[in-house]
Amino acid sequence: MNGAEALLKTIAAAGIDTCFANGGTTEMAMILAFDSIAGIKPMLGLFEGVCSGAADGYGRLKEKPALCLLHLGPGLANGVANLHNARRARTPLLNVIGEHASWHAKADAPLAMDIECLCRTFSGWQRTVRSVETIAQDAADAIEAALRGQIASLIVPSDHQWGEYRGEIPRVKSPACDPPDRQAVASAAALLQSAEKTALIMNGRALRRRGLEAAGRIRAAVGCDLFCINFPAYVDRGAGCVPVSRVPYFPEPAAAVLAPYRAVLLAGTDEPVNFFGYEGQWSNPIAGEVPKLRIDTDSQDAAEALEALADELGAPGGRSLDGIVAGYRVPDVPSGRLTPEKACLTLAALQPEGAIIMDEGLTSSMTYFPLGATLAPHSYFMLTGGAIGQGMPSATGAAVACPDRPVINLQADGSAMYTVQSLWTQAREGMNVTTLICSNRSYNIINVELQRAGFTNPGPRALSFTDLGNPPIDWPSLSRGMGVPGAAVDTAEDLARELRKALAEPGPHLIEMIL
Ligand SMILES: Cc1ncc(C[n+]2csc(CCOP(=O)(O)OP(=O)(O)O)c2C)c(N)n1
Ligand SMILES: [Mg+2]
Repeated sequence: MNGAEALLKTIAAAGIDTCFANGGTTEMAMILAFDSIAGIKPMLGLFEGVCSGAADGYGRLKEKPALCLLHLGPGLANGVANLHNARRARTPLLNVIGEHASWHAKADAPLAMDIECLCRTFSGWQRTVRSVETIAQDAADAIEAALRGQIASLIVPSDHQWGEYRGEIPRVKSPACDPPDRQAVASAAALLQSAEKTALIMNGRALRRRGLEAAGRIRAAVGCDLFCINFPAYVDRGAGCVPVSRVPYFPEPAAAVLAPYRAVLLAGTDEPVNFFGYEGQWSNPIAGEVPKLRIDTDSQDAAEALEALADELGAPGGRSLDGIVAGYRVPDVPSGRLTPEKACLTLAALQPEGAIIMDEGLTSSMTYFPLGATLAPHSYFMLTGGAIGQGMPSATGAAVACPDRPVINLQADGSAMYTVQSLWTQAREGMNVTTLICSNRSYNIINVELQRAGFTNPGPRALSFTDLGNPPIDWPSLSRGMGVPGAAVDTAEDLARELRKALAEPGPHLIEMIL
């Protein structure tokens, strides 16, 4: 067995079943090893941002890592934006990067780059394999690190992949979370009982069913209001779930929504941060003097911490949650010319139970999230790190993680063009992904930001930085060119018809919503 086979055997033995890859010569031994090592399905992405974004989507839905296999520094660099998003989401992700043969490093060959330096920007754990003898244990250590909810990057020189491996295949230990901190839980209970009006702001496992239920118990006991941060990694939503409001995107509405609270409790997240530092403004939407307390750390399980807090408060579950969990209410399909609001309403009206909604709709999907609270139960996830081009790849990864569930990607047009190659992977694998392109033919958010900054009349050159209308992107043709049936609609009725059709037929579809 060579080093590459030992590496893959270790990964397969740890239960990792999917590899999103774009390899080259330095990964040749690993690519060949896929033929002899069963258990890991390789999926080709035609750009590294597709691979890293897909591994993020897979990890968020499955709460276990996929393997992302990339080629040297340049391949990794192409994947970094979505690795950054995955880091922000605290996605478990195993990132393996092929490297030149160790003896070739000093020659400074054309593709050579400082891979370790790149990895430092997004990895929670990283290592370069130094010998074929350690390759399997290095992989096992990487997987254990990834299982802690972070990116583990393993850089593997090609000579160690080809070398003969004589050792055992190590077993990977599943790391346990630290238990909740009794002291933090008691302080949180005291804060909730003493302050008049409190907000509980959440991310991470706090926003999965178990965490939300504990948050609902806490709300039932002390009446605090429940929020998620503006860019939650994943939220369980719909009727029967405990609903949360989202902290708004822009600093002024975020500050206004949070102003009434005399104390803020945090679970699975630190204090919310404004997306940008605007001149003359502040970095955080919550005033400095308001007491803030985080009940967990990154090495604890936020849901467990919330359960401990609910127990500390003597908060019962069961019927006490009746008035707190969301009821079932679905809007009607609207009619007439499509607007962003009507597009969101149409999706809300038609999305099936169990749907996975990937939201990178940016300015077009702003009205979607509140609608989700009362729909049939579903999964919601979105762009976490602000590096656009995440939606299509991570919808692809989600479809691999949950092949029996429909994935709907509410997708802004400008962001879509960063990683549009995802459609080809969706077609190749026959994935049940429906992409709804929010075709406003602009980088609209930048126009909004210009207006907010007081530039109400930008000149034609400034506007040329944000206009996507000349030429307009022909989405149905682009989609069909990669093997995904495509249609364009400009009324709510036509959108409803095409969406019903897309959801009823197996395989991927794309609908351009001309807004
Ligand atoms: C990787 C990356 N490049 C550039 C940007 C800057 N940026 C933020 S939003 C945006 C355009 C978004 O346009 P679109 O996806 O069409 O959404 P819309 O604003 O029209 O709703 C750009 C270029 C970014 N956030 N991330
Ligand atoms: Mg746009």
